[in-house]
Formats: sequence, C-alpha cells, structure tokens
Amino acid sequence: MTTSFDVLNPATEEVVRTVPLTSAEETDAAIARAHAAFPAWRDVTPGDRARLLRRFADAVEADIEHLARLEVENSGHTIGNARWEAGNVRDVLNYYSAAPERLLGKQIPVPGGINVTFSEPLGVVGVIVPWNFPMPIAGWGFAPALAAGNTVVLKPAELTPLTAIRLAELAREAGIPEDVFQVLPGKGSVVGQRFVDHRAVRKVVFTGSTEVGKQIMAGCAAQVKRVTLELGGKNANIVFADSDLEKAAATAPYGVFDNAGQDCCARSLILVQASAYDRFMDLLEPAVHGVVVGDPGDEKTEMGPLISAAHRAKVASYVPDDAPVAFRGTAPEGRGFWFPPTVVTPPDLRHPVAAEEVFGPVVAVVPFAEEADAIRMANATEYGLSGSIWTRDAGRAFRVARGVESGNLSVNSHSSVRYWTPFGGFKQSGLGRELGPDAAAAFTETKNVFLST
Ligand code: TAP
Repeated sequence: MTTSFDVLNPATEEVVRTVPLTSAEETDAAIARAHAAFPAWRDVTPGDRARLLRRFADAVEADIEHLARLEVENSGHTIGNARWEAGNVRDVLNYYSAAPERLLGKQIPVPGGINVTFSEPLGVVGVIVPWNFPMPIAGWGFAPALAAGNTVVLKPAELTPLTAIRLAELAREAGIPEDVFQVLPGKGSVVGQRFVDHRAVRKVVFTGSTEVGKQIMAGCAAQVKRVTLELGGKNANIVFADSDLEKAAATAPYGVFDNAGQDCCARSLILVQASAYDRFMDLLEPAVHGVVVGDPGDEKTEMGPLISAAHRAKVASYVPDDAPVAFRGTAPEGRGFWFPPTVVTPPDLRHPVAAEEVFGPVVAVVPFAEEADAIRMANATEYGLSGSIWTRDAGRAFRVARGVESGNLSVNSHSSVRYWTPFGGFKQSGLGRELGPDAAAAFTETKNVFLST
C-alpha cells in the first residue's frame, strides 16, 4: 500500500514535495484526539475563542505571499488568484471570529416555568476539500466550525495538500491547540471515508463532485450524521439583446476560464438572445484570444494549467476532433497540463459540452429566442449552483433571477462569492449553505431547556 504521494507542479510536471498519506488507523487516532479535545475547546470563553480566531487570521495575513506562492506551485493558480484565495481565508476567519459571542439562544414564553434555547456545538467536524480551491473551501468549513466550538479534522485533496498543511501550522502558531484543528493529507477512500463512518465525527462538510457527494450523503445517512454538500454546477450566463453587449462579451471569458474553468461556479453555458448572437460572437472572439495563458507565477498571467494529466484528458474528451469549435485561445506547448480556452457552438443543449459540467476552459454558446426560453434552458440541468443575467431591464433581471433554479445569481456581473453572503446550491448542486451570517449556526444543534417555576 502506498504511504506517500508526490505532489506535482501542474505547470511543469515536476515533483514539488512528497507528502505522507494518512492511514485509516492514523485517521481514527486523530479523530479520537479531536473528540478528547472537544470539551475543553467548547468551554473556552466566547471572547477567548474569538481572540484565537483573530490571531489565526493575523497569522494568515502575515503569510499571504508564502501561501499564495505555495498554491501557484501546487495547483497552478495564477499568483493574483492565489493571493485572493489566501486573503479569503483571513477574511473568513475574521468574519467568523465575531460568531462565538453572537451564537445566541432564545427565551420563549411558556406557562409554569422558563424556557430557553442554547446553540450547542456538535463535536468533531470532518471537512473534505477538493483540489480546485484548496484554501478558500477549507476556510469556509473550518472557520465557522471552530467558531461555534467544534473541533475539526480536515482532509485536503490528495493532489493539493500543501496550503492546508501550512494553515494547520499557522493555527498552531496562533495558539489554537493541536488537536482542535488537524489536517490529514490522504486519500478520499481512506481518510474521507473514515470521516463518514467514524461515530465520533458528528458532521461532514464536503465539496467536490456530485457523484462522491451522493456516496457521502448515503454513508452519513446510516448514522443520521449532519452533512453540508457543495457539489458541481452547469451554470448559465444569460445574455439578453438589451444588455451592454460589449461588457457582457468582454467579461464572459473570465466568467468561465478563471481558474482554467475548474470552478463549480464557472459559467460554462452562454445563452445569447438570437437577435444579438452574431454581434456577441464577434465581440467574444477577440476577448477569448486576449486571455493570457501561461506561467501562473507571472503577474500578467490570467489562466494557468489544469490540475493533472488525467483531468486534462477528461476535459479534452468534451472537445473531440469533430466538435463544433468556433474559436480557441492559445496555451503553451510542452510540459505542463495546458488546455487552451475553447468556445464551442453546439446546435442544442443535448450535446455533452452544453449539458455536463466540463470543469475546464471550455464554454458552449447556444442561442435562445425569448425570456421564457432562457429560463427553461438554464434550468435544463440537475445542477443549480450559480449563473449570470445580462440585461438593462431591472424587472427582467429579477424575473429571470427568480425563475432560474440556482443558489447564487449575479446580474451584469460574474461574481458568486462574498464571504458575508450565503453560498450554496439548489437541486444536485448541494445541500445547506456556507458563508454568510448563518453558516456558524449550521455547526450547532438547538437545545431546548424548560425550568419549572
Ligand atoms: P472528488 O472525487 O469528488 O473529490 C473531492 C474530495 O473528496 C477529495 O478530497 C477526495 O479525495 C475526496 N473523496 C473522494 N472519494 C471519497 C470518498 N469515497 N469518501 C470521502 N471522500 C472522498 O472530486 P475530484 O476527483 O477532485 O474531481 C472530479 C470532478 O468533480 C471534477 O472533474 C469536477 O467535475 C468535480 N469537482 C467539483 C468541485 C466543486 S467545487 N463542486 C470541486 C472539485 C471537483 P482525493 O483527493 O483522495 O480524491
């Protein structure tokens, strides 16, 4: 059985570091330590827990450049994106550092006594992180979980463990006890599976593929274990003829090719009103050719490589030789898992590239006739995570936003994530919400206590 994993730089295919893989026995031992550490962490006064989270945020702030460079090497993210990602961990920690003193109960009038509720932490929380955004997605799980008084075991993706390992060191430097926040690099089928099966883990937070998410939900059902699931997406970017077409076309590449399209919020289906289709495509072509693909450590680079050779092969399978490619951007030749930004124009939504989550820099553009058609086409998927609507008509913007079955919509913008607003999916894109004012409460149980007077 393999006991270590060679972490590759996806831009060069060179080994960056060899990381030991946590075994099932080691995972059980870590869960046992987290379980033993729980009562003391739960009883840290709210103000002290808040202070420790702020110190953790300060340690991340002081390490942003180092964390960002690690992510460039490990994940091929552009340096600009990687700095944002490390900054997001700092922001999320600061935001949830305000939670310990605000997890309030209620006093509810009852006859014959006093009735109060308490927000109790759950115990050990297992966080399973994918490779596409190793830092932010880890923080969205561990920050609110720790703030609410839980201990955390976290499994980074096997391909991208380096920043998570560093975050655990920074937590320790900030004074968070070792067993309160543990990072366990390893395989999903070993470490992640123990989070699902082990009785002391009271909640699993999973981000990744819908297929594995379903398995995790089924596994957790055996113990009625709590789950939060953030899964895939096939997100529509709906462009109406009355929109600012120049801006819609100039920004469309960044709505899908950011992070090389390896983003559950990628707008990988562009629906364009038929009367504006030709003009939109004329504007889109130079915008796609303008995307700077190359060395992710270079400040000017806008798109790096894909995460692995296997993932590049999967993305390429969506663009066979006879695929209806309209135009392509450029990508470096030679070593590295490169794939050029690619625009395809399938005749309808039945083509796999228009129907499935590609998770790479490939976008399908399909025309629609009327507003109702756009809503129907955007909803013709089992996913429901994000999407964009481009129009100058505010009434239409809200009608369409209410009609699209999706958790995060933007009008005249492609941004989906703000740490102080809720994020999550409809339908098979997930269960529960991360971020925003209610996420810490998702790591608590409500206890009701009646005192007879
Ligand atoms: P997954 O296989 O879903 O992996 C996500 C995380 O779950 C990883 O940490 C993985 O560990 C772990 N895992 C795998 N099997 C598990 C199991 N049986 N029990 C518990 N944990 C398990 O995703 P992937 O292989 O990285 O990517 C496959 C596809 O998923 C992508 O092409 C994309 O479509 C989608 N995806 C979606 C997202 C988001 S944000 N929605 C993120 C990543 C991928 P290992 O690292 O050991 O595999």
